[in-house]
Amino acid sequence: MIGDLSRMIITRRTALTGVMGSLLLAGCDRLSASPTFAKLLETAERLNKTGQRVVLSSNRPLARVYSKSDISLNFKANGTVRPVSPDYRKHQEESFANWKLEIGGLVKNPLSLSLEEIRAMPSRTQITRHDCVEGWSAIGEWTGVPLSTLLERAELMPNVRYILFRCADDLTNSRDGSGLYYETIDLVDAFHPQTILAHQMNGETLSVPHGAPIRVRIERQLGYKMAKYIMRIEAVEEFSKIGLGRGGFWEDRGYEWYAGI
Ligand SMILES: Nc1nc2c(c(=O)[nH]1)N[C@H]1C(S)=C(S)[C@@H](COP(=O)(O)O)O[C@H]1N2
Ligand SMILES: [Mo]
Repeated sequence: MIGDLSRMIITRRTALTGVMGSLLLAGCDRLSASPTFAKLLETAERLNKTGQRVVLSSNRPLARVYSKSDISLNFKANGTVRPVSPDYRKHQEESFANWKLEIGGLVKNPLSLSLEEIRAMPSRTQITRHDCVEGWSAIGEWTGVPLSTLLERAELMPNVRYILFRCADDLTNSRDGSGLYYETIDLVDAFHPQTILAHQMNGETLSVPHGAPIRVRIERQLGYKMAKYIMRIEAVEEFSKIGLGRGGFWEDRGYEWYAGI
């Protein structure tokens, strides 16, 4: 079984390398970081009646954390750095005082939370390295509410398989594509202890270039999974009818859905 597993992982790694370059290989050296292993966990989770417990106790290793002195002086802002939609601009002018984070979809208890309410919730702070598929990295300190806290409050229905982030920015103007930025992650990543909805970076209120008012940190994934300008979170069973159907803005344009490192 272990032999089969490592063979599958090696095959998968080889396949990924072609698509994403050496970045993935550099970091993908642990069993549990491998896409195959995550898929197995997911399957086990679906087969198991106490699925949530498997996700919660899956003990997925933490991403490496750094110290204050490692924080990059210059953390590049990438992709959208200033959403232009009238709705977003209005929220920005009001310092997001009237902005609400909606959490809905397949949940028993939909939530609508103000930034003030989110800031008042117990938070977690971590210093981690961000790796962009374009080949740059930067270390920053992030503070935010664990996504698991909010998902537990919202109470996922049993058929939920992915968490969807809908963002405020439309890359139509700057890129080839059409449509709003969005991303999906599986429940293993959603309930990972380092997955947080960050509202602070390096000890300060999250700036617009880095995703104000809220951006997600998923520390074992590449940068493009970490949606900025989050307006709405949905629990979904599948993503084939969202966007172009591949689970995210960049996935719709050819990137791998599983960008684990
Ligand atoms: N809404 C939104 N989220 C996004 C992007 C974007 O363009 N729009 N770019 C992604 C990419 S490719 C990266 S590397 C990171 C960049 O985050 P940063 O601007 O804080 O460096 O955000 C990701 N999340
Ligand atoms: Mo990126």
